[in-house]
Amino acid sequence: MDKLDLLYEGKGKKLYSTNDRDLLIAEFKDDLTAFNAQKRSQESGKGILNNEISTIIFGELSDSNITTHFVKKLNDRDMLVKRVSIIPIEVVVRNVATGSLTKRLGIPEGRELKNPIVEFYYKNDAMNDPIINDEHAVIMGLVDEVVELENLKTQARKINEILKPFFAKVGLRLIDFKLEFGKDKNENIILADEISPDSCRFWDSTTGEKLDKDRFRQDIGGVKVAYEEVKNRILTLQKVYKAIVNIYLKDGVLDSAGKAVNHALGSLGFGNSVNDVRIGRQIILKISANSKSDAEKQTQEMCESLLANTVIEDYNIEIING
Ligand code: AIR
Ligand code: ASP
Repeated sequence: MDKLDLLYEGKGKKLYSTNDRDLLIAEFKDDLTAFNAQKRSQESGKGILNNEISTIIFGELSDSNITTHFVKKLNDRDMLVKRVSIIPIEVVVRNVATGSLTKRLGIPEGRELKNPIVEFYYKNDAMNDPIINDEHAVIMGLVDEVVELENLKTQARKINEILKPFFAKVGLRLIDFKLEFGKDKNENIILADEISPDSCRFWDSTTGEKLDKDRFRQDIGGVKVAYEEVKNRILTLQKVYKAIVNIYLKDGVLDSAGKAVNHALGSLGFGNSVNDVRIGRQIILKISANSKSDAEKQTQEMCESLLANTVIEDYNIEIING
């Protein structure tokens, strides 16, 4: 997949076109910005960490049937994603009061919210991403129909219910986070952007230590160490999966072994019921991966590059918990 023209440069990523019209490459940058880019810095290697963390989270969400723009991680900094048109709404989910919620409404810092809250912000740096309600979103034409806002809220809540226990397993409290959605070529609303310590707040479950971009916003320091800590913790959730790969000759390619067996079965009197025989091979692999979908992607790449001769062979992959 070639990285062609730079289409868009955001605060954390650059987006490039590729030879496939429907796919883009997102390159994760080392830039750190806060307060809508009024505060800027760089943290060498941050982009690499966010690419890796986002890859793991998108895989986890995909296992739980959330459709995302993620296709695969290409290298340290680059992620292949589906082309979407971004809905200019930042969808924020909050489990614990902090940040702008505390500032705006005086809800005490660190108070666990009885129910998660979903908020919409208008994605517009020049206007400081103002908070908006459903009616504003409709009047401003940010969505085509009101039901789309319900769709955003439902998906955001579902993602929260998947990610909260996921991070809890590695001693991280998911305090709040920001999501962005886009419409794919079939007009489906799917999760886009990234999920990383740039877009989420994580507090250590026992010490309360902040392990996210607040370390930069509040000049606490140790930004990269904190992001690395998040990555290392979620990497411990890797599991072993069993990948069962079945490879067989494509329809229309002469399968002489299959033909011989078909013939032999015919002479044994099975000719009325057996119409065709194909003989393939099975390869069983054990793979360490962060999610079922990650294991499937890795196996697919192995098939494409080595295990199958895709000119004449088809294959299918089944992933089970190893
Ligand atoms: N967020 C909002 N705009 C950009 C980002 N990254 C995220 C913050 C935080 C949540 O949304 O990282 O996790 C709520 O932010 P705030 O500032 O509204 O409290
Ligand atoms: N409100 C966000 C922040 O404070 C916006 C940004 O990331 O620039 O970080």
